[in-house]
Amino acid sequence: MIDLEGAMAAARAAAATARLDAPPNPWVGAVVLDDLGEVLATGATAAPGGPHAEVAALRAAGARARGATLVVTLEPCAHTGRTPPCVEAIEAAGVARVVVGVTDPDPRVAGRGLAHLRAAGVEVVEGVGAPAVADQLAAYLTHRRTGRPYVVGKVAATLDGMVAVADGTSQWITGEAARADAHRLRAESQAILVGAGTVRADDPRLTARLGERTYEPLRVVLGAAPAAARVRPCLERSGELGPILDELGALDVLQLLVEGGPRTLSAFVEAGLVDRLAWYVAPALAGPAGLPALVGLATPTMESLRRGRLVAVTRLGEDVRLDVEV
Ligand code: AOF
Ligand code: ZN
Repeated sequence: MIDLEGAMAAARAAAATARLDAPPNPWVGAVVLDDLGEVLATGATAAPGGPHAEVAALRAAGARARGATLVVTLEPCAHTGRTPPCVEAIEAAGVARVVVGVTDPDPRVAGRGLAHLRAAGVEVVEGVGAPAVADQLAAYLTHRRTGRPYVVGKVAATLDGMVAVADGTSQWITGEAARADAHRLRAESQAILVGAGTVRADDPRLTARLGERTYEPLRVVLGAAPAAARVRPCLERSGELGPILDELGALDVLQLLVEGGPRTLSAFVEAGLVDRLAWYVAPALAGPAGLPALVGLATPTMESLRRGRLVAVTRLGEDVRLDVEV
């Protein structure tokens, strides 16, 4: 038997399995609970065009869904998109109670899902486990609220904040586990942006190699990429960053990974356009002749210190990943 918070954690675990294949749709998880709080079935969002999490869970529960509680990370949809409205499937299944993590800011839903359920006599409980769900769905929620991608800045630095040593080389500051994790971060992103300097220096492939599968997020180069770079095909953009984010948002990029180098990442940080830093730290020292992770941030006084919010600490082999909202 689990309580509603525990059931929402199970729904989040189901949602995590949909993280790579659901975009540009949200990665949602759902569980069906019986009267005693036993999990009867779980479901997660299929790739676009496939069933939403609620429908997957209800199908798995079958007739046992009648009178049951459906726990779902995101407000069920009330519109006909690529699939019929989930609220109708919930009603038809005879679900007695729906427990929701966060409401859906998508203008086609935006409260209509919950209103429809209440009007149909289904009990609705909102906001269960909301902070953790909002964190899991941050990229989706940001995209639907602002039209822009959620921007993650990635850094792999030494303990003294350097991303390359004096001779300019940076392979490999962090170990295998951290690098594998960074590939996962790439796969979760629909676009990866690097500065033209990074293309010149490292010519990164910017693909995500995860086990058998290779993900190829849209590649974006800030500035003029050298003609010979392997990084093509890519979007080359320069100028104001805001309009670049608008353009990427319109291309259904929910999450943009800014991979460097230091000037590019600093430009995003200074413009206040980074939502989260994924900061890998290796227990190594490069010395002051190295290349600092960030350049050009003017913080002459304690008042100007850029203080973020630590949201996660993950040990990856000998390295650590710090997730910081800035
Ligand atoms: C999903 N999976 O589990 C939930 C979604 O065009 P469609 O039919 O694919 O619908 C996409 C919208 O449906 C999406 O933006 C969101 O507002 C809503 N909910 N979508 O793909 C799900 N619950
Ligand atoms: Zn739906």
